[in-house]
Amino acid sequence: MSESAPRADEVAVVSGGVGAARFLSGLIDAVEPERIVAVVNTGDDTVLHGLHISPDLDTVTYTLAGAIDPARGWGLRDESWTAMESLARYELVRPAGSGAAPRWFNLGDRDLATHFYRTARLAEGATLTAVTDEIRRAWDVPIRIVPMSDDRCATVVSTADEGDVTFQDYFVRLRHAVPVTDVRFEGDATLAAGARDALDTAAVVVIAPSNPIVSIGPIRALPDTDRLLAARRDSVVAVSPIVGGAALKGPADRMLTELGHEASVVGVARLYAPIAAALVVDPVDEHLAARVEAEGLRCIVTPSVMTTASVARDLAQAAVAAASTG
Ligand code: FO1
Repeated sequence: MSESAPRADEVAVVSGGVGAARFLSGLIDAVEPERIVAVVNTGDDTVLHGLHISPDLDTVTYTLAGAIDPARGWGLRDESWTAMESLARYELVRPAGSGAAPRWFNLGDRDLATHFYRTARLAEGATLTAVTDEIRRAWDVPIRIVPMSDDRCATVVSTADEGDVTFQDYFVRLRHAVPVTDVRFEGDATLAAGARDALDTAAVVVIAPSNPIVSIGPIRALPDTDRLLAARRDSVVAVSPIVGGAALKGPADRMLTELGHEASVVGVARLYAPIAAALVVDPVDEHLAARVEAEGLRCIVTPSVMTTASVARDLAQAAVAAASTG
């Protein structure tokens, strides 16, 4: 049982970026939004142009606000890039070794407002938790969104060709096209109070279909996360981000293989066995259900490729039901 009395009907969703955001959109159609709290990865956070950027927090917020760019899955729709284009002038005079005016990480003009606001509020001493709540209220997002931590924590990706790089260097600048030899999480961050509370007392915890290594991994790497989830494992369910041995978006399948895991629902089950009692898999992986159950998790088979809002809603409904009967 959890350390505190469970919140009767709260659903906490351990979230990364795009896959989690799509899942949360479905969950909002399945349960009352006020019951939902998203605990979001901040290991992708980076400072560029002096601005604190929280990609997964923004992807979740923008998606649930209906403002996300649907093709990219990040940033805002109907965006312009004037500020970024204007930086080109300064690249011509930038001294060698200067990191000023980077243009490999595309920040849209409207998106910049979010980074201006977050950076200024943090500089005033506000916590990332407080600022994230202000931003989601500014976008009229009906669920609570909490960062996994209010402390700086950085995902470091060790690559064969480029050594240790930040997550955004790996994912964007290198287009995740280099083999990964290790992933670690730097800093002595702890769970933010709101995140700890959600993981401990929500009636149900869902691990969203996000990258198990670099989206869910940073949250699990925080002290207490795995202990809190293991203590209430029967009401924790995970949704596989791997379908038919492949990631639906991003490098999750390659990273799993490169780091010695099986890029399949069985590999995902093995990773989540200590903290989740059930794994939701797509029918294309039904033939692996027995192997998932051999890892100690119930296997729930339901369409997991969220091509439409109704699939996302049904997937969310199935996940919550699986965790509720735990
Ligand atoms: N992803 C890219 O592939 N290219 C980009 O230029 C890029 C810019 C960017 C700006 C703001 C933001 O919130 C996200 C952005 N992303 C970009 C996506 C980001 O790297 C990923 O969303 C996460 O870090 C992984 O989920």
